[in-house]
Amino acid sequence: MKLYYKPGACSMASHIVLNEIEQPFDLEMVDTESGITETGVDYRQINPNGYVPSLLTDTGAIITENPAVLQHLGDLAPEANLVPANGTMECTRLQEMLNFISSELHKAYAPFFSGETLSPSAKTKVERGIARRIGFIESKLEDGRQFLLGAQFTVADAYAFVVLNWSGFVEFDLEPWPSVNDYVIRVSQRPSVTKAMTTEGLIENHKTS
Ligand SMILES: N[C@@H](CCC(=O)N[C@@H](CS)C(=O)NCC(=O)O)C(=O)O
Repeated sequence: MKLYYKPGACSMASHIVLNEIEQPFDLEMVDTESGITETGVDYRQINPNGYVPSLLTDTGAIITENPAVLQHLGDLAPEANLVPANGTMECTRLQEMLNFISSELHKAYAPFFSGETLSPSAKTKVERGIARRIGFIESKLEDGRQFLLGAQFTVADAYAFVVLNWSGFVEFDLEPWPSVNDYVIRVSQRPSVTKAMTTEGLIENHKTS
């Protein structure tokens, strides 16, 4: 398997899950601006949309879109319990959460990464949008559950963590949402997460072997 990724981008969710399932994989970094990968491949031949992640499977299939890549990786290792069994209500809840993260939470942060400088009023508007989405996550976590769907870490937690962790980079304070704040700290301490963050150059001094 090979994950096409960009350091710190949403593709890190798949990187975390690859670490969780403990199956061999390669990483290939993509410069999404030039559209060229680190080995000189035209990335549009891999994903015509030009964004990460893309997963090249061992059978030669290419999977794109975060929810699909994450579900696929979870399905590869049922024993890791990162996705509930297909056809169950728990699986539907996972899909509900993955789609919320992808289309609502992730996209709420997107204006910060557009390359444009936001005017003060535009920044306030973007921050209000993020706050609304984080408020929803807070409402899920405030019953004391450890992870988004309950006691079990799932692929949705890998994705939510990566997006919520961008808050530090865009100086958006999570402290008004204590359950979310604690959740981000909790997930950041998983070995699969520290390993992915170290490999992608976001944190230092972690043994990756
Ligand atoms: N709908 C896509 C969105 C992926 C996405 O937004 N990727 C960002 C990184 S977080 C990216 O590659 N941006 C560079 C670009 O769009 O050129 C998915 O869920 O996989």
